[in-house]
Amino acid sequence: MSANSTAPKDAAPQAIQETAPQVSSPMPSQNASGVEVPSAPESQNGPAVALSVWDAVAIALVLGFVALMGWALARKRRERARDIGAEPDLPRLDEGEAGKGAGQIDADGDRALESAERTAEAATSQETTEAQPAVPLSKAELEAQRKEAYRAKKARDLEAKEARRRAAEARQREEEEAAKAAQRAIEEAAAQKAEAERQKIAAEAGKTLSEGLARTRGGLVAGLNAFWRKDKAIDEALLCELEEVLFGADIGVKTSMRLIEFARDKLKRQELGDADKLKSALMDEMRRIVGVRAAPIDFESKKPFVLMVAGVNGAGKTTTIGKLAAKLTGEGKKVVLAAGDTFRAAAAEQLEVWGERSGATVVRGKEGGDPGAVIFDAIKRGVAEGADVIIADTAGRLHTKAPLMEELCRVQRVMDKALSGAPHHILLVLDATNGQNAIAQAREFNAALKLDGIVLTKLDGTAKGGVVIGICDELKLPIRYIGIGEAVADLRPFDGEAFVNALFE
Ligand SMILES: Nc1nc2c(ncn2[C@@H]2O[C@H](COP(=O)(O)OP(=O)(O)OP(=O)(O)O)[C@@H](O)[C@H]2O)c(=O)[nH]1
Ligand SMILES: [Mg+2]
Repeated sequence: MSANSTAPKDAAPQAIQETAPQVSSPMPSQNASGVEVPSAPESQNGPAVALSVWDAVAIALVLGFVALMGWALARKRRERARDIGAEPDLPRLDEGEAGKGAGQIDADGDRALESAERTAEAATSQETTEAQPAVPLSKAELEAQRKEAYRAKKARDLEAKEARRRAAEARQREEEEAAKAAQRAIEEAAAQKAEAERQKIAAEAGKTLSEGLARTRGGLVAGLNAFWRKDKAIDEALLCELEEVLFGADIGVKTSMRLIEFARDKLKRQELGDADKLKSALMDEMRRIVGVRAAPIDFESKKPFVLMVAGVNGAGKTTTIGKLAAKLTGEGKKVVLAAGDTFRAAAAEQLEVWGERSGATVVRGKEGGDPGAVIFDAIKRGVAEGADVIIADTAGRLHTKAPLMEELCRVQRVMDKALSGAPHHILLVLDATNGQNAIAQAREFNAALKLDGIVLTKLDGTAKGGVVIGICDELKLPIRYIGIGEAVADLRPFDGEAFVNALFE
């Protein structure tokens, strides 16, 4: 029977309900007690998979959590692997990998750990020469071995570094030694050259006294000789003639008159029978005048012995100082020269040339500077360096210029401030070619400075050598040296008797 035919009229809505598509209501139905009960999903073609949105979110959360745990675990293993020396290219989880499943992450971590262990083992086997223990080493042991190997390598590195440092030091020492040796060689060569120069200077023969006095002989002595040849009676008229010859020889007025008085006295006492007697009497008197032999300068009486040199322009001060320095260094003395002539251009250079030739130290200042300051410095330096002799040059000056003479006195006082008692000796340099004017110079300088002695230069270049007799007679100052030429040997200690003999030989 068909349902349509048997179904009552009021059953029609029911049929419609049965044939109409079943639409699941998303809304929960209510049971008898009014509690909401979720409707069971139904489908004619199998179980229905209709999940709610909340279920999907919950499942996603759970999966996410599991993935996170896996990632964290893998990371921890990777760090452990790195700690024990795994290669830095261990797999890393980046954000893209974060989505890998936990199993994959675990596998990555294991690989990282294995790699780290392999690396540690390789390092250990490389560092240790001993055979590997048969028993596999624990991680702690491997770690200890690795540390030990690291320490050994570090020690070797340090040793190598130390060896390199020692080698560098040795190289530097060798270079310094070589430089010092080269410097010593240069200094020795310079010293040898200086010594050779000194010996050469000392060996320069210079003139004999007789040669040096040749011109004077041509003046004074030639005049006297001509006089002696006059076969005349020795009388007052002859003595007047003699006086003129003596004046002409620059012996000086006073000394000439004194000599004539001496001859007149002899004549009165009838001791001058002929010209020869007159000649020998005069020579004796001259020898007596110049022969007052002063003791030579004792350069060893003080240490340092300070000598001051003064004189008019061009008298020969600097040359005399140079010659003297050469003589003193030749005797083995340490000499300091003070370039106190700050006035004349190139005066210091001239002294420096002498310093080089003689091996003396030259202390100089600025051109136009204070001469006292330069000499002060030189004395201080000489004292500090243990010099034996300090010689101070000064600028040439006219003995008639009071301010210049006063400046010289000031320099003398400054020297005493630098070293109490200095200068120990003051020498006046006189140019013999100045003749009688030299006597006037000596008088003025002596009044200002209280001279200790005289150097008479250029006797080789003048006929006025008779001035020596005048100087000795009038000034009562010892002539310490005479200059008879340009060579060092031409500066000679003055010997009055030898001088007179050389004149009249
Ligand atoms: N022939 C000869 N010449 C000399 C002698 N002494 C010095 N001379 C020369 O005289 C000249 C002047 O000598 P210096 O030593 O410069 O004279 P100075 O007194 O220092 O001169 P200033 O510093 O200008 O006052 C130089 O050419 C020297 O060579 C000597 O005994 N004989
Ligand atoms: Mg000079």
